[in-house]
Amino acid sequence: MNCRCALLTAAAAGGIAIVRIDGPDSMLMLKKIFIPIAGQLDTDALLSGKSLLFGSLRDGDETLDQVVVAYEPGLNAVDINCHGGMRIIQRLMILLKNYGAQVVDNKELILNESIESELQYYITKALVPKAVLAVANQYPAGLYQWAGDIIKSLENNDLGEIQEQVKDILATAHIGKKLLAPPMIVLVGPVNAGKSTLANALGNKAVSIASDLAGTTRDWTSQVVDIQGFAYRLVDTAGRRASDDILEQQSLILANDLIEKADLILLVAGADQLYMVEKQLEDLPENVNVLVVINKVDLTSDDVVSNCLKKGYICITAKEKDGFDQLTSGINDTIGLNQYVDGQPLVFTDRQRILLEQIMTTDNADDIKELLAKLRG
Ligand SMILES: Nc1nc2c(ncn2[C@@H]2O[C@H](COP(=O)(O)OP(=O)(O)OP(=O)(O)O)[C@@H](O)[C@H]2O)c(=O)[nH]1
Ligand SMILES: [Mg+2]
Repeated sequence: MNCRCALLTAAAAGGIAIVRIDGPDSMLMLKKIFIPIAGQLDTDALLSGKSLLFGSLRDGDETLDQVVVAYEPGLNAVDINCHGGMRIIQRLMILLKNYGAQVVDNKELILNESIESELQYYITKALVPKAVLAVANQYPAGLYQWAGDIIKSLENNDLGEIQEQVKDILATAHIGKKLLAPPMIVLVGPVNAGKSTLANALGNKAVSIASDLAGTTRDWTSQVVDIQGFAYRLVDTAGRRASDDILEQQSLILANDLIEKADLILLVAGADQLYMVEKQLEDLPENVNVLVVINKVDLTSDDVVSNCLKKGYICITAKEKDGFDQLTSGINDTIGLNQYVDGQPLVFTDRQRILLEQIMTTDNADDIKELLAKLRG
C-alpha cells in the first residue's frame, strides 16, 4: 500500500488525537478500516467535496472507536480524528501498519518551511501549557503577523530601524528553544544537604531516596518538572565529599559530566553546612549559571538566614516547601523564561533564527523583503 501515516497530535493522552494517512493509497487504506454510519455517504463522498464523515474505526469485526474523518484534497491525505487515549492510538497505528502503511514521524508529513507548519509540528513537542500557548500564538498572529507588518512598512521606514526590531525579535530565540526543550537543572552539594528531598518536592513525587544517611544518592535521577508553568529537566546527583569508596568516586564522575552540560546548577547546602559553600562554588566550572540554595533553615536562627539572604543565597526548607516562591522565580529569572510576555512574537525554530540573522547582515530592502516572506513561508 503506497501510503504513510503519523500521529499529528502529541504522543500523550488527550481528548482527541489526529492520525494522518498520506499518499496515493490513503483512500484505499481508509476503506479498509473505516465504515461511515448508516445513512451517510460512502467514503468516496469525501473525494467529491464532502469533507467530513462520522463512523466506526474497524479492526476486522471489532469496532475500535467512533471517529470523524476529514479529507485534505490539496494534500491527498486523510485525517482520522479519534479519541485521544494512548491505547486507541496504538491500536490504530498497528492496524495501519498491518495493512501496509509506513509509520513515520509527524515531522515528515507536516513540517515544511513555513511558520504555520512549524507551529503544527512543535506544538506537539510542547510539554507545558505555557509552551503550547506561546507557539500557538505565532500563526496567524505573533511572528507571522509581525513579519507581514514589517514587509508592509519597508517602504516607509529606514533599514536601521527595521533591523533594530529584528534584533529584538531575534533575542527571543533562546526563549523559544528553552520553552520547547526543557533546560537542565542539576542539584549538587555536600552529602545530606537535602538535594533529594528538594528534587522530590519540586517534582511532587518521590523519584529519589532521601534519608539521613550521608551518601544516600549514588546514581543520578532525572525527572521533568513544572516550575511556575515552565518545564525543566531536574537532575539529582550524589553528594560531594572526598571519599575512598570507589562507587562514590564514580558517582562524582557522573555528576561532573552533568554539571558540564547543565543550564543551571542549584548548589544546595544545609544551614549547618554554610562553611562548605565557598569551596564547593570554587569547584564548579566558571561558565555555568549557579544559584546557592541554603536548605533546612527550619533548624537555624533568623540571624543566619538574614546573613545568607545578604549574600544572595536562597533560603528554603525543602521538607515543608518553604521559600519555594523565591527559588522558582530565581530559576526562571536566571534561565530567562520569565522574560517572555504572552502573545509576543517568538522565534521558536533554528530556521526562523537563521533567516532573521541573515536580515541583520544585509542593507538591501528587497533582500529583507524576500527573507521575511521566506520566514512566513
Ligand atoms: N529539618 C529538615 N530536614 C531536612 C530538610 N530537607 C531534608 N531534610 C532531611 O535531611 C536528610 C538528608 O536529606 P536527603 O534529601 O537525602 O539529602 P541529600 O542531599 O540528597 O543526601 P545525599 O544523597 O546523601 O547526598 C533527610 O533525613 C531529610 O529528611 C529540611 O528542609 N529540614
Ligand atoms: Mg540524595
